[in-house]
Amino acid sequence: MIQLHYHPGNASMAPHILLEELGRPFELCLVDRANQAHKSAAYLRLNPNGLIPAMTDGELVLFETAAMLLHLADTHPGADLMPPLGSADRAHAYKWLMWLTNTLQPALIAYFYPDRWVAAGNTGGAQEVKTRAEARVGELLDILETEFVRHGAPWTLGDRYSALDPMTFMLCRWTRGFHRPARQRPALATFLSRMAERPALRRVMVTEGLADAPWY
Ligand SMILES: N[C@@H](CCC(=O)N[C@@H](CS)C(=O)NCC(=O)O)C(=O)O
Repeated sequence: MIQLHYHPGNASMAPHILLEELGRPFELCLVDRANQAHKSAAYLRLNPNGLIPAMTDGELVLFETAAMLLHLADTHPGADLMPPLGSADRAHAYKWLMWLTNTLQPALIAYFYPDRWVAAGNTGGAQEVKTRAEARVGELLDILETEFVRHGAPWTLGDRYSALDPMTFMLCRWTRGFHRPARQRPALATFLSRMAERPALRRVMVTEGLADAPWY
């Protein structure tokens, strides 16, 4: 059975949503961040980066959220979570998934862990990193908003719900405490509320104990 090593609201949320969408059995394993369990020897054998999530599927051990989403799409072809191999739509799917994971997510990580980019104790420098990261995320959300306006369709890739939508939701959700969160952009706001209506996402919010807090 697939096991997802998760922590509420962390990057594990995207594969968690997709697993719920697939409606297949899986096991959630809570990573105890308060006790640094993600830096333990046992966890580092799953994810040597010491980051959440990690996923196992039989003998297969995965780290990186986007890889998990693609693996779930590949192993459930009937769920139609990615456009056909070799198609232009597939290329666009790769483009946007890479953008989410390589461009938007690292800017968000810089916002949440600004102290890692300055010398220890440099609180002023860390604050500057945070401020600049928030501004950068804002520019990137504007690009995402422009894409939703351009295609005028419900989901990240257009008319089809795909493996990318949980990632888009999760990363937008992380901006909920920003001065100008994703939800303040009209097309993204519509997308986020559409996602929030999906039963799979509702189950995730309840299971992760986040149902009573703002969702995005
Ligand atoms: N690109 C990685 C990023 C994972 C990541 O940064 N996870 C965060 C939680 S959202 C984490 O484990 N942070 C703990 C730390 O950095 O020590 C992925 O998507 O799997």
